[in-house]
Amino acid sequence: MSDHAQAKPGERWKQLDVRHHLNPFSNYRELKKSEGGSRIIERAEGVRLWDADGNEFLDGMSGLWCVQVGYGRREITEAVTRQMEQLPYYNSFFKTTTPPTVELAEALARLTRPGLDRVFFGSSGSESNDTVVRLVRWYNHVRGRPEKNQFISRQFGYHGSTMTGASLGGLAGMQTAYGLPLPGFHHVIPPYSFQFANEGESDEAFGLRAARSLEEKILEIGPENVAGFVAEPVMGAGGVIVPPATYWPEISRICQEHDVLLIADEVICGFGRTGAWFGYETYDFSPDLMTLAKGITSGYLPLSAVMVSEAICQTLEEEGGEFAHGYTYSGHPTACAAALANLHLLEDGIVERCAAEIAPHFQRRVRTLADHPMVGEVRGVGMLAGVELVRSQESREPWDDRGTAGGMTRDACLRNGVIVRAIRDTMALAPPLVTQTDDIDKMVSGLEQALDEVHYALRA
Ligand code: PXG
Repeated sequence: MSDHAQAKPGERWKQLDVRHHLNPFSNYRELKKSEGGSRIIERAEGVRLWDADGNEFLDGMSGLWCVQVGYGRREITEAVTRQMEQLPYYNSFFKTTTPPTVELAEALARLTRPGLDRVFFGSSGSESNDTVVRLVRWYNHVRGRPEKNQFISRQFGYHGSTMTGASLGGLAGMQTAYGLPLPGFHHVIPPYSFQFANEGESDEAFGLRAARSLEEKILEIGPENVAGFVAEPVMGAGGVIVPPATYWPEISRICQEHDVLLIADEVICGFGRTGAWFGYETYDFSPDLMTLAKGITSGYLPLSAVMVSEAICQTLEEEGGEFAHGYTYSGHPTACAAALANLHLLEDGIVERCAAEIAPHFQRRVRTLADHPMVGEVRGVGMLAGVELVRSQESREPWDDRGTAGGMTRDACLRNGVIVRAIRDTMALAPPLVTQTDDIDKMVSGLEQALDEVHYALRA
């Protein structure tokens, strides 16, 4: 028998991963060098994961901010099986569609604000943000405003990895080497007071200033050229950036005043994550379009959606010809069946109970970390939290070597059996909406213990 065949299955998968798999957002040289290779996650139940080496983890990140209802939900797997047996796939092109597709469209129209009654489906958040740009450009073309085609979004925003998603995004590492952003994409400052507020500037004053950077940009480009502003209600992958209370009302005013469409990227915030069904409810604004993905199926199958306002649809209906856009898997019946079963669970008390009991407990518990000498700020809302690490708590000085303390803390958490995300030096937590309070306590204690270990290691 060859060495290859004798290896334990976990070892074999790690070898195959290094040899044949290009993992997303990975440094391939480091991956090859790293001791033990990738973690092979093999099994999950509830809020727990097991790797092929037999280690157990509490999933403090809901996969990638998406597994709202936890793992192993029979209601979803059975609905998917039934749909697979009846009609695994058919498309929604050329005046055709399938029952789960339209049932889901109706459910989304019911759950979102009145006036957001039409849905365009895709398979990922990136695809949905691409759809927004194409649909809004088409809309402005149809109504005789083809020059109104520029988009504004924010530094530190994350809107996906396609060329459009990465152009809307505001992460330099995703743009510089790739010839991005594409022409017609502009960025303003995020409502990130910890890093962007001036000395002595109140949160309220900073929130207004951050919002007004949008107005300045609109005036610089010319309102007649600006189609839309795309933003996450709370910024997720950019570092769990929670806006000051003054931010969203001012953004709404600016978009209305300059006839700029307000587009909420609810890919992370949607489906209960912020303690309401959608982030726009938590911050009380009224988007013209919104993108949804992740929690729409709790990650069980790939699916995304763009909700489009009636006003836009009316113009497309009356004045537009064919909207030449769509994906093979737009409205995929099996993915839609997974979403319907997932929404049923969320509506059957999960979102409500999370908002009333679990999220408040999570926010209280995670805020106890604010006293730790490594912590500069704890911020969060609903089932989202960011713990920003600093070199000095008194001066709130960041680490010179950005990301090192964060990476060390993430690795120490993993050794303690808790999965969190390190975004530069912010530790991100986004547990499943069904996490029980004792598991929340374990996640936060695991992070606290990791902070103690890293604090000691960095002082030594
Ligand atoms: N919008 C937002 C707000 C997102 O968070 C996307 C769009 C793109 O979705 P797709 O399905 O195309 O990936 C996202 C995705 C991370 C991480 O490390 C975050 C995302 C994806 C992968 C990793 O925090 N968010």
